[in-house]
Amino acid sequence: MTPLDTFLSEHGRLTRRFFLSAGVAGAALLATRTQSARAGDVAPELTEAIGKLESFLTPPDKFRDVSRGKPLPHSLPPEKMTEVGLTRETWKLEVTSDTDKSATRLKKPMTKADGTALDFNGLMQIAETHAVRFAKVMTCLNIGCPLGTGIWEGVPLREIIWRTQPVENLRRVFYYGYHNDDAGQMFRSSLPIGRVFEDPYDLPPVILCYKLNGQFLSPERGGPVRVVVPEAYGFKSIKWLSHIVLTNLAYANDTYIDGNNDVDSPLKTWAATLSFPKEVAANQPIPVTGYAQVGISGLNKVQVWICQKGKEPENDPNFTTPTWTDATILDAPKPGSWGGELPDGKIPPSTLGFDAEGRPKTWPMRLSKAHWAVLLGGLPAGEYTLRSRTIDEKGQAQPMPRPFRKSGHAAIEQVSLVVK
Ligand SMILES: Nc1nc2c(c(=O)[nH]1)N[C@H]1C(S)=C(S)[C@@H](COP(=O)(O)O)O[C@H]1N2
Ligand SMILES: [Mo]
Repeated sequence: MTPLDTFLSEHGRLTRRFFLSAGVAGAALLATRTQSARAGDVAPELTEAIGKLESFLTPPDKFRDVSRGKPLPHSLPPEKMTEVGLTRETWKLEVTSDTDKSATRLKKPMTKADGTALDFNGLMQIAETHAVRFAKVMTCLNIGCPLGTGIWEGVPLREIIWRTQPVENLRRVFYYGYHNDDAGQMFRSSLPIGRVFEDPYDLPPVILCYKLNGQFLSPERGGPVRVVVPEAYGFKSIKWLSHIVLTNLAYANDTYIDGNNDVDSPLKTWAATLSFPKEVAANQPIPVTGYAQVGISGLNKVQVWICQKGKEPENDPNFTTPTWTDATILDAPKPGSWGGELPDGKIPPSTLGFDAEGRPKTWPMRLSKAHWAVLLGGLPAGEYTLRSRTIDEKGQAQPMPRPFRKSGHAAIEQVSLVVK
């Protein structure tokens, strides 16, 4: 067995134990150092909480929607959608360059005017040989909590850019989508061309996305075609894509700059709770579940710390001195139980990071999420604050290494709990 196999099979066993939760051995695994209740009594509570967890993949229509526009482009009547290119039959993409003297030189721009704009059939032809798929959590930099997790399928953006035959003076890609033909409503984003041409650190490519969880992209999710930038927060993944502009300008022109946001910040690693008892009897074990966003630095551990209200250590804003308790990161869903309304319940073939049977090659998977659970020992009556945090693969504890809010949520979550 390779070290990876050992790792995966151990995690498989761990998860099984959660669900079996009968034997003392299993329960001991769930117990924390402060565990006081008898093992047989407590494991089922955690089993129940784990059983109620959200599915790993989000059904496409259950994503939280933060789209801008008045009216929202996906709420337009069907005739209007057809007219403005928001259907697969009428969608067109223009790829041009900006116009000043030192502008990017393109031998073959794609424009509606001369009939060279890319249509959906053209995109599908490229997809026949170039389609890629990967799992990614879609998170709004401003909101923090993920909007949904999906398997996004598309064609690498570079495939389209190379077809325009750029020659020189190309430093960035600007792109935007349908915005009711009102400049004031335009939601735009940008990337350095290097990120589009080459995928650093084994990241998946930046794609023109047309499928989510194996189904054509709905208007709500940005269909017919949106950009998806694997490692980025949601604002880089422009919906209802209509225009790509290649430019020699060196600055980011993202709409999100206007909100004082750090528009070059890739996904961070951080944790939050999904379930815990707000009120619990004294000396009763406390089942806690949650999730972690797995950013570019990966996820090594999730930890929790329960502290009597107001008894936090002084001069320790990131709570680095208390002893935190390790939670168990749950194993990857078994084949067929990923949720998200996948066709036949199956991970689409050749999804990056998955093997031929649809099992993830590594776990937790970067750029997506993981669920975790822990059973905390009983406590005396009082008011408590429960906190959770991640430790990434480099050993960095949340909110480090990038603690500032405007580069994406990373603050340590605190929730209140009363023991009676
Ligand atoms: N055209 C367009 N694309 C857009 C937006 C928008 O308002 N208009 N919102 C962006 C933001 S801020 C986020 S967080 C994601 C949300 O993607 P979702 O609606 O699929 O969850 O879409 C991005 N793409
Ligand atoms: Mo966003």
